[in-house]
Amino acid sequence: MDLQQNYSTTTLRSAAKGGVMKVIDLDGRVDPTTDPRLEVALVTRIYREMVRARLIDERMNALQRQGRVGFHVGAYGEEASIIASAAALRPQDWLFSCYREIGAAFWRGFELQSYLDNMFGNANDIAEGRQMPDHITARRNHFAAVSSVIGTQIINAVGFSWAAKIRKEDVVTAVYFGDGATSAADFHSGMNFAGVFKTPTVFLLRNNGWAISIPASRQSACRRLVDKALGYGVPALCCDGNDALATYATVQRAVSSAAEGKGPMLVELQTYRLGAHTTSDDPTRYRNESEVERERKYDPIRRLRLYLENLEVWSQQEDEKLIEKIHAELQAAIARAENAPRPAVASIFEKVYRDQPAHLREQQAECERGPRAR
Ligand SMILES: Cc1ncc(C[n+]2csc(CCOP(=O)(O)OP(=O)(O)O)c2C)c(N)n1
Ligand SMILES: [Mg+2]
Repeated sequence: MDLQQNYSTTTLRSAAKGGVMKVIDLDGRVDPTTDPRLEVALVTRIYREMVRARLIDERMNALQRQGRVGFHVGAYGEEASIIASAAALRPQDWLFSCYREIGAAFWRGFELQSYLDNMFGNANDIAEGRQMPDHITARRNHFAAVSSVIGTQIINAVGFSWAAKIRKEDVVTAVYFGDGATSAADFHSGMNFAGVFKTPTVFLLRNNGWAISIPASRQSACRRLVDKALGYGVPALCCDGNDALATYATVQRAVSSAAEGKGPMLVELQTYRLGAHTTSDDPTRYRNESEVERERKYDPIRRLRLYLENLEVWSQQEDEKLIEKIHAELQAAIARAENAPRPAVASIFEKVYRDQPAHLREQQAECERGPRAR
């Protein structure tokens, strides 16, 4: 197989300038040659979820600063790359993520209350407080439990999609990871395996320009991160990840190809992390504020709103109504999560093994006599 040939014909080069698929410009106008002509109802739903993700982020950052939750990972500026890509999957498909793609779980129906129960680590939390905040478990939404160990979800997703292939199930598995993760061993193992076994996997490389304090330019000697796919015989596409329409169209193309049995594809979603890495980070120590200022004009929410306004299907009043509704929903869910009881201390000992070993029984008894039980 001529990989170079394979690569260049499978990028959207012909339709996209510089190999990067784009549809909406900064004023919300579409390029008719690349416009996927999505239904207004779908685009409006994507827009609503993007706004919701941003408001949830703002609120979680505030709760963390108030000492009410321990930690938060935001996706400020990356909402289109996360939500429009999730929107391109079919209901039966599965998603594996890192820690920054909770918006994709919300798209798939993960409830805000379950999210807040995780954020507060209360007794109603599915993992009963065992996970970090933002590390959700949403199996019924076909969204695998979040692990923040960089790259592990890639091999998990490839194994999962290999199983689907063996069982002849019509399921595509998509996996999100960052630019930094492309340097992790698991990325290379996963890509290699997917390439050889032609698994129905869609690799969603969310390139937000930074891996904590390491810029993407220092992450790899590759000219473009999509070039890494070439070495594994995995076709690659690249799109403007701050353009919801381009993201949707590109990811949908990769999902259809995998569903048709053509094997894996990698999509690089070019976006930018406008916020801090997490609430534990201070980017002013390593990143020039002028870079962030420059990137702000590519804000994916603003661009999609302008697009909808140009179509005259969205207005300032609708925006205000939406924001008010999300605030009310958040208010109620936060109050419920914050007032819920904490997980029982006994659960630490009782929910580890099916049959509790003697040493844990002993430790549980000791703990229950001690001050922590109260
Ligand atoms: C195996 C491993 N090494 C290091 C870390 C610490 N760490 C957490 S996030 C991160 C950067 C990841 O960057 P990227 O993959 O670009 O994702 P982003 O955070 O930008 O979304 C690192 C090094 C980790 N979680 N796991
Ligand atoms: Mg990154």
